[in-house]
Amino acid sequence: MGTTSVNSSDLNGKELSAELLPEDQFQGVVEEVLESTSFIDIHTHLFSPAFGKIGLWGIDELLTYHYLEAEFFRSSAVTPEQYWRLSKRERADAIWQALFVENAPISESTRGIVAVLHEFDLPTDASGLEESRAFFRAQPLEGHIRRVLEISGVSSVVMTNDPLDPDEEQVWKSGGQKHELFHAVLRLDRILWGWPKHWQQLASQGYAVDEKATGKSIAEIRRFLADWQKRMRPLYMAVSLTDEFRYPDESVTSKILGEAVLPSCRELGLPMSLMIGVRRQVNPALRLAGDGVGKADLRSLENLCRSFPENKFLVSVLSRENQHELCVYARKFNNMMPFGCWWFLNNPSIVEEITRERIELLGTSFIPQHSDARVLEQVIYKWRNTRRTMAPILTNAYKLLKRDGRGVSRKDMQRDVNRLFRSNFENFTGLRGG
Ligand code: FIX
Ligand code: ZN
Repeated sequence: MGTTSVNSSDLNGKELSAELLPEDQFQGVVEEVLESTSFIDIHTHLFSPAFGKIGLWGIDELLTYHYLEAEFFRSSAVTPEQYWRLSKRERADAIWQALFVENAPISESTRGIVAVLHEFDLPTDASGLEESRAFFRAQPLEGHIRRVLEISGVSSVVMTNDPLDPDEEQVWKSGGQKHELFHAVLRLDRILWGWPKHWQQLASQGYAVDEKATGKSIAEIRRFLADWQKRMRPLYMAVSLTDEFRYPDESVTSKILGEAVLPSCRELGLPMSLMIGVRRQVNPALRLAGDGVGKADLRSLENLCRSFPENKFLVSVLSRENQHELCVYARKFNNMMPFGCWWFLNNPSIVEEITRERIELLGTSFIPQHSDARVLEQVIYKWRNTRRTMAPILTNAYKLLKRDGRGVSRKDMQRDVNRLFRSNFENFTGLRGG
C-alpha cells in the first residue's frame, strides 16, 4: 500500500498554502477542504442509466428504502403481508404518513429524506407527495445524476454488479456500460455462499462446474471470472459474508474463495472486498429490511491476510464490536484496507466513534466511509452527514498535533482529505482520475 506523493495542490491544481494556520482557523479550513474535495463513493447499489429500471431514484424509491421500511413496521399497525400487497406508490404514502406526518422524522434515515426534499426546495412537511412526485418525474435522468453527484461532492460511484443477476447479465452481454461516473465491481455472493443454488447458472453458460465444485470446477470458475473481468472491467471483486464466516473450513465457500477467487484476483490485479457480519433474513417477512448483524470471528480475516500476502483485501465489518479488532489487524497486514461504516453503523454517533479510533490507530491509512446508496438521491444526505461528522474529528486531531508541537497548514489538511476519500482507494485499486 504505497502512499501517494505529497499533493500540494487541490484537485483543481490550485497551489495550496503551506503556511501554518492559527488553531482557531482549523475548523473553518477543515470544513472548506472537506466541502471542496470531491470524494469517490467506493461502494453503492446505484446503477448507470444503461441498466434501466434497476437503477433506483425519486421520492417513491427514497421512501420505500429498506432502512425506512424497518422503521415503518415499528410505527404502523400495517403488517408486512398487508404492506407487500400495496403498490410502490401506496407503500411510499404509508411510510410518509407514519414516519413524517404522524411522527417527527428525527432518525438518520428519515432526516435524510427531509434533507433531499429541502435540497430541491420541495415541501418537507406536506400531507402528501404530489409536488415531489411531479418534480422527480420531470427530471431527465442523465442530467439529474450529474446534478445529484455535484451536490453530494462525489466525483464517481462504484456500483455492485452481480454477473448472475438476469437483468444485469443482459446489459453486460449486450455491450455493458461505459459511463465515466460509474465504476463496476464483480459481486460474487451467488457464487461464494450461494453456490448450491446457483452453480447450474454457470453450467448453463457452458462452464463445466458441479455442485461440490470438484474436478474442473475451480478452473472453470476462474475462466468465468476472467470472462467477466474482460466484460465488466471491475475495480475489485466483492462478497458479503455472515457473522458465521470461517476461513479455512470444509465449506464450498472456503474452497472457491481460496482456490479460485483469490488466485484470479492476484492474476487480474484486483483487490477482494470482504463485507463481514450480516445475519441474513433474521426476519424474512421484512424482505431486504429483514437482515441483522452479528459479531464475527475475525480470525478468518487474519488467516486470509496471512495466507494470501499477495492479495489485497478491502474490508468492512458490520458489527460495532468488531471495529477495534479490524483496526488492529490493519496494523498487522498492509494488504488489508479497512473501509466504511457499513449499514447499521452508518449513524453519526457511531461513525464518530469508529473514525476517531481509526485515526488514532491508523492515521490516514484507511477509507472512512462509503454511502451504500440504493437510491440515487441518498448520496446527498449520506455524504453531507459524513462531512459534518468528519470536520470536528479532523479538527481535533490537528489541534492535538499542534499542541504536541507541530503546526498544520491547509496543504496538510488537503493532502490528508485527498488520501482518506480518494487516493487510498485509487492506489489500492489502480483507479486513476476516479
Ligand atoms: O451486502 C451489501 O452490500 C449490503 O450493503 C446490502 O445488502 C444492504 O442491503 C444495504 O443496503 C446496506 O446498506
Ligand atoms: Zn452494500
